[in-house]
Amino acid sequence: MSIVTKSIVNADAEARYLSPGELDRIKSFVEGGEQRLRIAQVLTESRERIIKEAGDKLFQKRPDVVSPGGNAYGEEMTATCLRDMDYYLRLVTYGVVAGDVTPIEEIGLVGVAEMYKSLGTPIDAVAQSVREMKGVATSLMSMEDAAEAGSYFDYVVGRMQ
Ligand SMILES: CCC1=C(C)/C(=C/C2=NC(=C\c3[nH]c(/C=C4\NC(=O)[C@H](C)[C@H]4CC)c(C)c3CCC(=O)O)/C(CCC(=O)O)=C2C)NC1=O
Repeated sequence: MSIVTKSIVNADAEARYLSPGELDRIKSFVEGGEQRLRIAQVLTESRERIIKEAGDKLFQKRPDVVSPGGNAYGEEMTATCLRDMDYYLRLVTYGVVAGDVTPIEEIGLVGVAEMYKSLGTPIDAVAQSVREMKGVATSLMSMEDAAEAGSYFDYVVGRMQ
């Protein structure tokens, strides 16, 4: 939920007007809107490149995952791994647009440790893939946009530790 929806739901639950604090937070959300949309556009337009380059880096650093016995070994499993990276990049764009990590959390992080454990997927390597995507993605942006975008990738990585 964006800060706008959240504030309205909270205020209406108490049948009150939006408070000065809520209006201030909505103001900064609106002021940051252009930047957030610009970042989401870069991530969306460059998604294939981000995933490809980050995947290459991941498999260089973690050859074990694509070696015999590795969780992403074989064409099909490697493709599933890259698909998971695509999922997390997509969720990051949702977070960036909403200015809120809740959509990332609810869609992709609740129960994530248990899920990867049951799949035999090393979650530290998934976290590494998100770090690599951050590196590639932020290299395509200004420093200011990179800092904003980076915080959403960092959130995902932090939840996988
Ligand atoms: C949008 C929310 C969402 C997420 C996050 C998600 C993840 C997800 N990843 C899965 C599998 C998988 N995920 C991976 C990923 C990897 N293996 C590695 O060693 C690498 C470190 C890593 C890539 C970075 C692999 C290889 C599988 C297949 C495992 C198997 O079938 O044995 C599965 C099991 C079902 C399937 O194969 O589709 C789920 C549910 N599904 C969702 O709907």
